[in-house]
Amino acid sequence: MRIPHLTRAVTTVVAVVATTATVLAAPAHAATGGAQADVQRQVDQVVAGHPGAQQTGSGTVRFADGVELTIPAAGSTAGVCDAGAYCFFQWDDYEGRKLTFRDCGPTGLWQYLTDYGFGNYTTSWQNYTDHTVVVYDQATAPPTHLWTENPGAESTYVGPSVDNKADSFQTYCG
Ligand SMILES: [Ca+2]
Repeated sequence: MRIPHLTRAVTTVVAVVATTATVLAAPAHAATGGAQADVQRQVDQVVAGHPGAQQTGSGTVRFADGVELTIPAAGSTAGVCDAGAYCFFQWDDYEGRKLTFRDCGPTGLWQYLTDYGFGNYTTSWQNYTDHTVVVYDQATAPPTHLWTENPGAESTYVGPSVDNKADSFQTYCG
């Protein structure tokens, strides 16, 4: 009858030691852990708000239709657009969040940045495809043409008159 009691006591001591070790180790990783936790919090928000969206890595989300969102940690970047893709960036010089597309249509495929939380959000872009991307502001009827992304082109800053206005675009296969 005494043995089970002893076992329980030993288990409790081990648990207390393990908890103490975790608490002592925490400060060494606080800075990195905080930045990663912030990115994860943002990823969780995006996934929760978009049915079918899945986290595919640290700071990356793939929506149900295959469009990809990259959320960089504070002080780092999402990286340049992949070859064969075209991307919209939150800030100038390809910084902040990155939204990656690949598809097109022979007569112009309409897609909406607002479907991915990216309406009124784009400040720079890269088009590493053979497609032509025509970008619009949906605040007006009909939509106002903002800029055109030629194949292989990019822009570090769309300019003050069209910054943070893009809502939709039409992609013509190249
Ligand atoms: Ca707009």
